[in-house]
Amino acid sequence: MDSKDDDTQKESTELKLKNKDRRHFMSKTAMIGAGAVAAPLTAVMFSSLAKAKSEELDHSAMVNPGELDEYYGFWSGGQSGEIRILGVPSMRELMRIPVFNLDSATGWGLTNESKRIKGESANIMVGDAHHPHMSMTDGRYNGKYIFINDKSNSRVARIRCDVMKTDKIITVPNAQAIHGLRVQKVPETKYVFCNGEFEIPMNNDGKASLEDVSSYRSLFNMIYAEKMEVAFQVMVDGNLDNADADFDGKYFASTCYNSEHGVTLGEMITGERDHVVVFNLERCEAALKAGEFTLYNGNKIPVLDGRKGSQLTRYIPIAKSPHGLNTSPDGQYFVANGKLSPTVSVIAIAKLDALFNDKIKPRATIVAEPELGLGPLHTAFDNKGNAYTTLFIDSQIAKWNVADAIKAYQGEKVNYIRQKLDVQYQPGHNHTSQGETRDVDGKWLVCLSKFSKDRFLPVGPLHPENDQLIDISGDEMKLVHDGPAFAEPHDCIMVHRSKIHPKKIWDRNDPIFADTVAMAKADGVDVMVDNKVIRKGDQVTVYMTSIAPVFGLSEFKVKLGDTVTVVVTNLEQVVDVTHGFCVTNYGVQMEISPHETSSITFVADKPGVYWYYCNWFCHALHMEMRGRMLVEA
Ligand code: K7E
Ligand code: CUA
Repeated sequence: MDSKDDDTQKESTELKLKNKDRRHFMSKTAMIGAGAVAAPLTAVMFSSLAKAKSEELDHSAMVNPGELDEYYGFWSGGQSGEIRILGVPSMRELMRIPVFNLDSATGWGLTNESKRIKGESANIMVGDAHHPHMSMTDGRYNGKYIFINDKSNSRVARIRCDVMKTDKIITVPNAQAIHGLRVQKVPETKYVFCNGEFEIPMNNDGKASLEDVSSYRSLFNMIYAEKMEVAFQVMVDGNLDNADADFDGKYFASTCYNSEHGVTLGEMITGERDHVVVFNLERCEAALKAGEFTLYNGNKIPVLDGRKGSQLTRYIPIAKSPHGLNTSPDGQYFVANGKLSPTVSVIAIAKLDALFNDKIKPRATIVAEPELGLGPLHTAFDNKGNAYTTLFIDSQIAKWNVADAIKAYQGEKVNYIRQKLDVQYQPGHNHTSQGETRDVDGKWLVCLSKFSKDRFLPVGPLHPENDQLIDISGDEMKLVHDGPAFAEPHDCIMVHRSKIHPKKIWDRNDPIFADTVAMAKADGVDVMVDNKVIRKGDQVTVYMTSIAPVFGLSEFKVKLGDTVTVVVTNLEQVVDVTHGFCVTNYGVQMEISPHETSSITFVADKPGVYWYYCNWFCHALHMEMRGRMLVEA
């Protein structure tokens, strides 16, 4: 052995020792105080900071210029509050869909159409989006809607996939911090369900004791997917985190931490065990029918009692502070990811009937508990019986075989780990192509790494995240692409392009701007034809058309203090010719795509001449596409 090998040998021994120490930390977490745990954990996370070798690209993932990707990827935009559409495998960003955020490019959050959709939360311009999931029919994506949560303002939004725009946003009452969100898979997405993560007093009206933690509750929320109204809520013990549904239309499961009802970090991690809570849909609907619910906070949403001992739920004890919950696409298992424990817990869905009929104990539903590594957060699946679990602290993805993990749990000597792949760095969610549906195809795995550290040119103290594309079609996982991403893709899905059929131009009857068109009609205006200014007292409505390179009105006059609504209709039938409407120095800006009508309302609070112009490049004479707003003092 030459000296270099010697060094390598030494290094790997050191690494092993270090690993042993690290494992020690983790096994003790339940016993040590929170402060003592948190600091070493941070240190351990960064112990792998040494620059990883750059990788040779496998060009099989390459999508040539002009070629279309095979999958649509829908990425959550995290704190940016939006959704992004990526092409997979190229990882090219195709579009952004503003959802909970204010968007300068499209005027989302400013236009009257978007304000109507945002409803009671129209004045909130921030969001924390985590979990985008598409509606399904018979366990397969149906291309209709994407749903996503806003943790920071307890909202759920729906995106219409025919136009790729948000069309409904609701605030979930009685709950705070909507986090885990999924859809009913079978027979179809009648319900979208989501977790209110933080526990709050029931009622949260400031009248009862605010300090009495025993009155705090966290709720599981069932929302009608079509109506976008809360159907009912289920009160639980502990804090619900992530959830998923079965492929039978019977059960929903959610990880649940903080069974201690703690309000500080220390208090939240003192117990040895937390739970997976399983919800029985049939029993919930029966309880609802029988009127077995309570109303809170003066609203009309029925709240069922699913706390420990309830017939609506079962609590399956697992290692404490679990995180992700994922259903295997063969419909057989719920997999709960350990986070603080190096294990994941595999629950056999076929045993849940017996559990609900009290024929077996909760732990008897667990058929495997493979040890995978440090910090398991989320699990994805291929079509060959393998699972892929992100290891946050180890910065790895563990590929493991579910059937072998079950054998090992029964005492057989089998190695269920197939491969561990280093990822860069600290992965959160991962997702396989169509991996949450019956159409799982085992082609691609995306790993959403929370840290990029040294992977890209430095851009200041705030770093991008790193979305990595991994080819899982062969026996070995192969990293094929790094993609820096802005704050913060928590989760994504990949949908085969055959499932989605977006419109090329707007349908004139689209409900998104139907109210605006109706308002025009009441004013005697046909927005496709007329260019008119209508005054009612100090309320002025300006109707104008746009067709490259002119607006239908080259000027309009208002008085200082008027409330002005500008309604622009884009008459273009040519695909991709989007116009903008922008009033200089007024903070007024919006997009109008072919055959769309958009409107925006503002107060004419500055006298003088203000040019309005088209801010989406549309024509050789785009710069000349403008007019004057004359504000009389
Ligand atoms: Cu970031 Cu799904 Cu909100 Cu895990 S969650 S990482
Ligand atoms: Cu119209 Cu630029």
